[in-house]
Amino acid sequence: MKIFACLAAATTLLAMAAPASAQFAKPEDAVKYRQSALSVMGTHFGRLGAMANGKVPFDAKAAAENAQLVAVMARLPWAGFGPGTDNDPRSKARSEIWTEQAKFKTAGEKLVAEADKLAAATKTGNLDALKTSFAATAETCKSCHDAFRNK
Ligand code: ASC
Repeated sequence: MKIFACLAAATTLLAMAAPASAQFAKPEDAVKYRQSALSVMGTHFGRLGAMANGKVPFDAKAAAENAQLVAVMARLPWAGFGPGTDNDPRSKARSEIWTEQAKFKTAGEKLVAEADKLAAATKTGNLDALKTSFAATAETCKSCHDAFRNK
């Protein structure tokens, strides 16, 4: 299956998969899920960063594949921040996630929007487009971490 068809199918499945809080047997499962999703996303985002920063040679096909994966993964973590998942000792999540839910939701949506732009940018095969969109996406990571993640 082509990666774009795969993304479309994944998006449809995600839209069907609600409500989030009913999806995990235990709070720790939700924590593990969101951390795993963020970790996989970080791995693929990091590969794009290496290209954007000139640490590895630009490979347009690899960039597009990594960006598609970032766009899919960006949609996943949020379901793992449901009620009762706010006091896991292994989590760096700040209580503001649950006390400022609208702000947190907006931050997640910003990431998804930028990740979609990043995926579109990499389709052009243009390194400058990757650099610009990578920076914009990284800024959404950073601002959300600054507001909602403990050091
Ligand atoms: C990454 C990664 C993050 C973000 C963040 C951007 O590659 O793993 O968490 O970028 O560092 O500021």
